[in-house]
Amino acid sequence: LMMENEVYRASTTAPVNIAVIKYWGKRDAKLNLPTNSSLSVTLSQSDLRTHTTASCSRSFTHDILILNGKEDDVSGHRTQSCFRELRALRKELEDSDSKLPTLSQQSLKIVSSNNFPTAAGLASSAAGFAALVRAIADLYQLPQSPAELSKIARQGSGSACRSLFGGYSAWAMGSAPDGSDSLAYEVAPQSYWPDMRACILVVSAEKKGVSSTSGMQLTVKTSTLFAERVRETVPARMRAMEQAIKEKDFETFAELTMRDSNSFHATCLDTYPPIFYMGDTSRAAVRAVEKINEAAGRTVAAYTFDAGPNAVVYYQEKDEALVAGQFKELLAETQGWETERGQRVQEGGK
Ligand code: 2P0
Repeated sequence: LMMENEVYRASTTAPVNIAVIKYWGKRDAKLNLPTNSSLSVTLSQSDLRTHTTASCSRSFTHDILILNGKEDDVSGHRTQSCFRELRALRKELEDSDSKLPTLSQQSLKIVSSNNFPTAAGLASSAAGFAALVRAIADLYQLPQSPAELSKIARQGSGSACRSLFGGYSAWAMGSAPDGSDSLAYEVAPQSYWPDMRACILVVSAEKKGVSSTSGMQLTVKTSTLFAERVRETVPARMRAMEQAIKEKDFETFAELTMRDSNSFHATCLDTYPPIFYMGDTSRAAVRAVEKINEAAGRTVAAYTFDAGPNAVVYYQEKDEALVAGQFKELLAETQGWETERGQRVQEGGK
């Protein structure tokens, strides 16, 4: 019996990820193929997530996307690529089993919201596209693995492919022109290194001046430093970082994280005209981390900055008093800084 107005529905969440080896540069802008591999950390204690419900029905007349309560455009090529690829996979299933409802022919309704305030100044496209792809894959009951689905999320936003996994996740740049080997894989689950913590220092909730997409394309085009970064620096660091995570070697993890953030921002400065994501307050955070590490006599904290001025600081729970406490003191003197704690933005793991 055909139920004309039946609504099929699936809900899921995906986490924000923060790269410790940065993605910056595309070799193919349409397929979102990167110029280098990257690696990120997702800590579920922080619980920065996008919640998404995907539904479809014969009664829906067109695809619709509602982001944080507001209708959003679905016509962009990123969203369209994700819809098209997921529908094609559903169609394969339907072709192999005529009893399945033809969901691939129905319009989609995607309702998505972030559980973190915009004030966190965090890019939400990674969690957003990862949740969108996961929700539709669940709705369609697709058998594909997270790694396979990460190739679709990648076309929504490059960094989104890493959010298909929790914990330590890498994005292999791949070499195939069609992107078939440019996908995410799990380096280690979060539980492998349960002591790891991150705190986010919010300096500005303002939208960044230069978008990542256009910023990285300008860097690829104009920076001479960038060529060395993708040819030598990052490949060596990817290997070292995976090893550091396997050995739970925080000092090495921390040094690589800070060096790679510095290297990424150096290529931004070497872009012509230059791109400034870090500001005076960001640099104050760098010095604060250096002071903390000096005072401890070992590396207990690592900073990293994305395409904006806010810092993410990694540390181990056993060193929390040395790091989080010190930060409050040091940064209280620095105008403009605010340490977000608790459920809202920051995580302390408890
Ligand atoms: C990263 N960022 O690895 C790096 C570090 C920002 C700095 O991925 O054009 O929003 O959608 O593929 O993924 C930001 O770039 O760019 C980013 P698109 P995306 O997390």
